[in-house]
Amino acid sequence: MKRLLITGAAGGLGTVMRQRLTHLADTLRLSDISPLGDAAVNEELINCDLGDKLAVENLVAGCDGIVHLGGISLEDKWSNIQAVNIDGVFNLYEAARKHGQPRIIFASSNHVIGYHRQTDQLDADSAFRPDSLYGVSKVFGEAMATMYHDKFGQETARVRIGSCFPEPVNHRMLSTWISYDDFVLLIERIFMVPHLGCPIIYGASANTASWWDNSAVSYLGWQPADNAEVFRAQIDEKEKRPAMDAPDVLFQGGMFTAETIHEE
Ligand code: NAI
Ligand code: 15L
Repeated sequence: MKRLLITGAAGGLGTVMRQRLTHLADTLRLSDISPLGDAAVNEELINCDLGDKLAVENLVAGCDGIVHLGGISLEDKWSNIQAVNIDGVFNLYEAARKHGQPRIIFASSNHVIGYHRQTDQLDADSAFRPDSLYGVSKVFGEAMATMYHDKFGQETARVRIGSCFPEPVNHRMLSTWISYDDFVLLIERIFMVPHLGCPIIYGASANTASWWDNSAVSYLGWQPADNAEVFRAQIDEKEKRPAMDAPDVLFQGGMFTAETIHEE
């Protein structure tokens, strides 16, 4: 494609994807509210608050694909979440509608289903059980994506990312981890398939301890190659196993289920 927009490009995942997605487009348009450093030759840097509707329209204009990583990525007070993960998502979808409907990857989260037990096996039809205001905002984002798909044909991959970090660091992540390599492979497939639709995809590597079934999206041809299991011995050594009734052991969303509501 000619121009790929990555929002949240100054964040943890965005910084990695900035390096790893250069082959997908002639130009990467990188955006964040935080500083983005210096532009490489194939990069356009645009500081933009996702809550600013007009700025988001200008941001999306001329883009052929969007990896939407920008937003509040942890539990927070509602006003912060609302400004970015609610209003910001609406701004993004309106901008896409007005500018050629570029395919969108929406960075949803495992926290939309965080109150499911770790003994449950889930698939794309499993019920929402958000574990936080943050999780609720990602449910909203997924719903926004389906509405724009049903009404206008806007295609979105709703990727419920597990834990995308260099390596799993606790026992829960033996189930939720997705390697950077597997995330890149997924993004490649999402932009390559001729017909995407608006699927739910569990963003996890091929973990032996997985709780999630991606068979509904086999048409993507995504075959994650990594498996958190290779880190089990190292995690056993480093992390004392939490008590059997600890949130990190009971619920898929782990410690997010133990978060209280953040007061304004
Ligand atoms: P992060 O917090 O490191 O990055 C988010 C970026 O969004 C930050 O650079 C921040 O400055 C930017 N941002 C915040 N408010 C903004 C605003 N008003 N306007 C424009 N930009 C704004 O999060 P991370 O880990 O890189 O995650 C990226 C996305 O993936 C997030 O949407 C997160 O919810 C989602 N996700 C990440 C997971 C992971 O394991 N890293 C797991 C599940 C979901
Ligand atoms: C998320 O949604 C967060 O953005 C990320 O920082 C991790 O906490 C991840 O979930 C997780 O559940 O490990």
